[in-house]
Amino acid sequence: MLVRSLAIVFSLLIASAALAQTGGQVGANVPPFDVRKGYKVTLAAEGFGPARFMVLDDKGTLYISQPQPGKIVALNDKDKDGVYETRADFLTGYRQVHSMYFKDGWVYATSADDGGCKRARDTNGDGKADDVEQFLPPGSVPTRGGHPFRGIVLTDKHVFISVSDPGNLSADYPSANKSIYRFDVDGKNKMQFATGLRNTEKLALRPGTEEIWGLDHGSDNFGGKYGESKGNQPITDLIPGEELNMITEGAFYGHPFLSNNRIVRPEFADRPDIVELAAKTTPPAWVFGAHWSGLGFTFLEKDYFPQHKGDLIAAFHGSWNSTLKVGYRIERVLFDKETGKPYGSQQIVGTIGSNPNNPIARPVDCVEAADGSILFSCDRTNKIYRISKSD
Ligand SMILES: [Ca+2]
Ligand SMILES: [Ca+2]
Ligand SMILES: [Ca+2]
Repeated sequence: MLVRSLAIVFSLLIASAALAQTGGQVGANVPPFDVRKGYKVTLAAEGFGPARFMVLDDKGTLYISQPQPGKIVALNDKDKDGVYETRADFLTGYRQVHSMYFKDGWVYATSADDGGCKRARDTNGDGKADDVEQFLPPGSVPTRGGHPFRGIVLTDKHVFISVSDPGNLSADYPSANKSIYRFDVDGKNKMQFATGLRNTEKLALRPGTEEIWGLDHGSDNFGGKYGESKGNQPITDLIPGEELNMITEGAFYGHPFLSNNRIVRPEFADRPDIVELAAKTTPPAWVFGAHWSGLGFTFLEKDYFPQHKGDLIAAFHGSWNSTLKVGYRIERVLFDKETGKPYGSQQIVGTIGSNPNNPIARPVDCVEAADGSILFSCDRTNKIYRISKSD
């Protein structure tokens, strides 16, 4: 079973690598990324401070969260040339602010510190929020731990917030962590909507639907029980895969007991309920390479890139728990237009560079800009890059 599963994961990696190709373009002041043919990467913004998660509002203002010092900056591309040249401190003094969502004029933001959610808006056009509310009170969801960032998404009726595993794998079950919580938009009727997730830092609705999707960042040291140590870990290097999950009410996604398509984690193989847990597990909609460290992603709603509408673009921060450095990339996930399910994925930008021990860039998040181009943030260079069609 394990050998067969390894083979499946390995074949997925081979398929992905075979699709990758160079031939794309890199603009001025952009490092030598490996850009897929048909795409071009240019510099969209720099000099604004740390770059983590992003959200765009309906006017094209780009918001970037900065957990340290606890700030959201607002950037604008007034002349629409793809370079964001104006900036303002939209929200300050919100410690560990991270994931954001835009809806109906408000920027909603969670923080690793307060376990609640604030919302803010700029009513006079100076880029600074002058209307700030505590949308969900502090302590609404568990805080801190090793993976403290909380994804957020809203529908007309509900708000959903993700809570990660505070460690590599915590065995408590049922658990108040490792979940998606749902609240009514008035903050009432809190419920545990889905469970068994390790670290889903961003949530998004698939365009035209109320389907909630999340990219789950898998655990480390899978082969530890068999004596693997870093530098020689044929099991851990390939398992567990990073998961793209469609989040549905009541679903259990396996963590920490199973990963990928119901691969049992060795630490839990002897649990008397392991078969029951496997049966209960909803497998991921798509699996990426192990340790790629999936963080942010966006669906594409516009027609700018041919054939891309409805696809998903994901940012992978890159590995530490892998003998060979992997991840460090922007990946396109192709969605079937009829079924609304993923059927393939391909790298469009590789950011590792020529020295794997010193990657050029570590992508964190990506968003679709107003013109349909893709922006991705990097917290190594603290810059925003823009992916457009090549000339
Ligand atoms: Ca500009
Ligand atoms: Ca203002
Ligand atoms: Ca899973």
